[in-house]
Amino acid sequence: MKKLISLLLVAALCLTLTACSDNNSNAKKTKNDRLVIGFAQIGHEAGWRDAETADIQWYAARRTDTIELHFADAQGQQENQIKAIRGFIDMGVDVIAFPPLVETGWEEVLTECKNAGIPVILVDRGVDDSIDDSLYTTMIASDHVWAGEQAAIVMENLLGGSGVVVELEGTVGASAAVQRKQGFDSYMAANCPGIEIVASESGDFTLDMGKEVMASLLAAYDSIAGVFCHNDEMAMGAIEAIKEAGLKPGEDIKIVSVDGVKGAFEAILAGELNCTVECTPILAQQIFDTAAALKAGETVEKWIMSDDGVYTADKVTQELVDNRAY
Ligand code: GZL
Repeated sequence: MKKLISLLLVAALCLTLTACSDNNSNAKKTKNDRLVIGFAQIGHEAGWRDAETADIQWYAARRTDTIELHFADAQGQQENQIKAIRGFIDMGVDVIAFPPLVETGWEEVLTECKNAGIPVILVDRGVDDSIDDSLYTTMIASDHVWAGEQAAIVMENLLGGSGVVVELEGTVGASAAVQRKQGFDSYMAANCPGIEIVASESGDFTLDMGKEVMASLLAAYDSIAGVFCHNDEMAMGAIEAIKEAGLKPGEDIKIVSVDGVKGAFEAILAGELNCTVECTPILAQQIFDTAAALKAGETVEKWIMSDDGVYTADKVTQELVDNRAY
């Protein structure tokens, strides 16, 4: 009997050890099989940015069996993004993704990513053309030049082809600001001799700075007919400044902006904003699908461009606003 019990105990011990090693090997296999991705976010300058962050974190949180997301918040500082990227390299992640705060200053850290064999996905913003584009694998972003051109076409129609316009630019050196300005200013120069851009200043993509800059421009120029804001956040600030100056936003001064956040649609319904050119922040699925493809050794397009719309008042309904994801 004793011999039988000993045999049973040895058998049970073997089974347990086998199960543990299987579990460990399964755990190792599952962990190795998961896409391990590092995302170095810019910060919280606009509601648009928070919508992008929420989409990415929500998407990954619902797929922890296949995605291991390491998320860093750079608090608006490029050096913090670079530090986070270096941390991801040390971690040995499969892919690194980030929106470059500004177009320049990335060569060194992107070279470190390349030397580590870690593909890089640029998200929603790009880097300067002078940077060797072999240092990143792809960019997932809207066409910011197109957005500026669309804003100019709408402004031209709103003003009937003539009037004084001011421009509230985004973060100095950010590709979204540089390219929206390029699109808007180039279209105006080529097609609207009657429209004069008398001032163009950075509001850093934030509501407070947008309000401050708009207030200063209203004090400096008494005949502003239109304002182009590089994002909806600054447009909300401009609306406040225009009201505080005793004028009617959307009527006395036409306002065109970019992003397509819910607040902008609500302002259009209220008649205080005339147009928002969409720049979707809902990029998580494209980011993670692209990262998984890169981990699997597949090749991808150099620029995965978002499909965005132009929302003038005639296209905005309460139903559309209610159904907006962000
Ligand atoms: C655009 C993105 C911009 C948004 C702003 O892709 O980089 O950054 O337009 C945000 O709202 O600050």
